[in-house]
Amino acid sequence: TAALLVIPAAAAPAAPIATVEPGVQRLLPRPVAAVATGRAPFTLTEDSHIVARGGAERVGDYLGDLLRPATGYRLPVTGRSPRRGDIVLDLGRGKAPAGHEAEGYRLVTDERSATISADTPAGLFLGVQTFRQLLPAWAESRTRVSTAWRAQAARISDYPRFGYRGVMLDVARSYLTVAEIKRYIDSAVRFKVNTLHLHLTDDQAWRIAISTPADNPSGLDYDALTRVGSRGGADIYANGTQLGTGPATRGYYTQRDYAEIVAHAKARFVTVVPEIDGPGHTNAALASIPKLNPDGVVKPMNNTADVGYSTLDANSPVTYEFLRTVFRQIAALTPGPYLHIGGDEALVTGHDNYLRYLRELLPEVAALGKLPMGWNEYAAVDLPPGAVIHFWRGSTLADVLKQVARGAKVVMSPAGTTYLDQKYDPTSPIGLSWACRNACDFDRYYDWLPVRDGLTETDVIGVTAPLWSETVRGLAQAEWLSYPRLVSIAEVGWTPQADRNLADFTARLSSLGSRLTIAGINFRPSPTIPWT
Ligand code: TNX
Repeated sequence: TAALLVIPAAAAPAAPIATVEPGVQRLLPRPVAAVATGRAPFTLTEDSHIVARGGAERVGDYLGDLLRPATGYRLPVTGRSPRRGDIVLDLGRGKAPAGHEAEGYRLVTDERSATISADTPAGLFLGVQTFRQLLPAWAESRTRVSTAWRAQAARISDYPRFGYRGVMLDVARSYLTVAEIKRYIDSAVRFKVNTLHLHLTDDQAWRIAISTPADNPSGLDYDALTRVGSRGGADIYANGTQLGTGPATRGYYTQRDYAEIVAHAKARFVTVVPEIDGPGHTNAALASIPKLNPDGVVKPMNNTADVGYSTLDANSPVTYEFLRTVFRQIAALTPGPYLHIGGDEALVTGHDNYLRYLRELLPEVAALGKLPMGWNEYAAVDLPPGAVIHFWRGSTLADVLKQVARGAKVVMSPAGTTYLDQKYDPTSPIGLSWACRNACDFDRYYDWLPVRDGLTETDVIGVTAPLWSETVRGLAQAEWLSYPRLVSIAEVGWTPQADRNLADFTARLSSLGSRLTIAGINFRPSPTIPWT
């Protein structure tokens, strides 16, 4: 039977909603350079246009759509010369801060106009997220609000510390609908997250449809991955009692669904990194396709939260035939550079078999024109330059440093300070607590160094906050575990280390409550913050 835990919506803020004036002192993440100029503020009116220059129309349309529900304004995207009250999106060479062309932007607001300039559409888009936060929190309303749409007069010059600023959704343990994933993306981009890692397969379930190829020497039934393998998900427990699995744990993405997620992400300058985990974490595949098992017999589906009991057979050619088919189709759905091959917790594979698995798989990834990404255990083999080691715990540090010296890069997800699936404290009704105990709020997830352990600033390409989902059901719960902690990780990824300060961050975070509430994003109002 399905017994779902219901997380209450965010508590009403202690102070009346949206009374706090937004401004450069409140931006999340903190920009590199931002000053209030003291001029008269910018005011958006029903006569304002979005002036798009240099090919900025697509970002212009996005901004118009963003502002329409709350303002009710039409805000046409045009090429007219700017008039008072227009928003100007200025795309062109040399517009971003020098050396930061990929994602840097400038934003100037005053009584005449709001001008966002950048070298790339991605930079403009990031500037738009900043501009949004200068408007009253009511701008996030999904129904019309009558208020003055003023933005403080300011000059901002901004760019990211890291190019990879990620969040990971574990849709294997608990399914999220396409609509839920899109909404999750829409929320995360407010904080300049630019990468969505999707953990698509695990012991409990396989979530992505793979079509049977014409070239199928072993006659594998790929349809079984969804017909059988998608009909699982992690059982849910409360205080040691199994409450059930629940309908939210069943489901899969057709390739068309998946392409829709990728397109939605791409339109928001978010790169999707798909993960097909192996050789461990593969029970759902072994339960679907008999020939993946040495004895030719399918395993039973298993919805427990156990880890480390399953493995693909590293010595069987069928394994690699299967992986070639799967990765070829996943690569065709992936415009981004990375294919995540998992590689974690292969506890029953045996070390030699583990190495063999990776040595067979990595050339396949290269042949598809992609760079591999894997959990840090996979640093046990020599990796190609540009391969990414996804660091979650320190057990293989020597291997990691050796591969980094050969040209591998690192994305940091140290479990104790980035795992969104950990309880905030022992009173959290959902979440695990193996990686972080007792005090696991925004402050702990903020106050850590992503570059350390002998790594340099250029070895590390970014950070990711993984939301493992054994205990999570549906978007509201995903949001509750994510906010505010994902904002901490987003600032770790964006803001220069020297400008990061917990007290300053906490002060800026306090005015986010009303913004999230108005936007309809669930969050946990941390008891230590005077939410306004
Ligand atoms: C460890 S982190 C795992 C996942 C679990 C998670 C739960 C990692 C690479 N593996 O399989 O879901 O802990 O917190």
